[in-house]
Amino acid sequence: MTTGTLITVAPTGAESSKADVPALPVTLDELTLTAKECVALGAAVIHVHIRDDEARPTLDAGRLRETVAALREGSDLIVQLSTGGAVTDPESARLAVLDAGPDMASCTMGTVNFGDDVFLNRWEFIVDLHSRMQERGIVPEYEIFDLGHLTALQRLLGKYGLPAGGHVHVDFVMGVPGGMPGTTDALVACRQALRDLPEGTTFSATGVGRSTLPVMLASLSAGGHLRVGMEDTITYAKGQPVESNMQLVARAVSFAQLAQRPPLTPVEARQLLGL
Ligand code: KMH
Ligand code: ZN
Repeated sequence: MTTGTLITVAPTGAESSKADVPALPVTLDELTLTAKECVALGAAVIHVHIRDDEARPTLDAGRLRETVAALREGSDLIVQLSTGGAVTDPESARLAVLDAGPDMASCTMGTVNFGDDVFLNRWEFIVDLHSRMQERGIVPEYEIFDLGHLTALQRLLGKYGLPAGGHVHVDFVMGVPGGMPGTTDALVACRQALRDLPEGTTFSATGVGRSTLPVMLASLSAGGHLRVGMEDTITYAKGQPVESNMQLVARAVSFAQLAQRPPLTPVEARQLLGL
């Protein structure tokens, strides 16, 4: 039975520049303030990419540890670090993200064209990430950019076992140029494919750019959860730049309430995700 809605905020990402998108949270202060305000509105998980002093994407180990500690202070918001990083990040640095000890980390289930770039996720790398998360009790969110990534996940779980906590949660990242489209048809195809994954597998979805709204509505009506934020969406409506991550979370909360699936609290979200 579908209950409330898990809302994840992905506030920063690695692709937009602060110069182009001044509202993007890039400093630790900006990020922690964003986290506090988003959790007050109804977000339960934060998907984190960090930036260096020049606002460039970084996987600096010390900065990641400091970020996890700061986000945990005074809130039970679930901290999910990105192991995807930027397309230029080497595998070793992406694996080392786990050393910062987050509650959750992303694990992308295959290679995908990513605009003009390639987001490389070799099978051996995926196995390494999955196994290290199992050993450390870090709960993965499996990132699905294309339908075949779910087949890869079925293979991964079959060969290497369930993740820490025993619950499987996936996130459909839709509308990336090179990945699956951000359409209701594609979302339904992915949801159907969940039948081949362990019973109780949950999904959230995010639509990049102009697929934001169609994907949000499709996910809510299909029993899924939501990821929103400036990592994926920098235009609120035609000709209207996003003012803040809080604006996107507030919209997601209002849609979830309309669907009579109100936001899960962080405590409820922890129960759902096996944390
Ligand atoms: N920045 C993208 C190349 C993740 O966070 O795990 C990868 C990404 C996925 O954002
Ligand atoms: Zn990300």
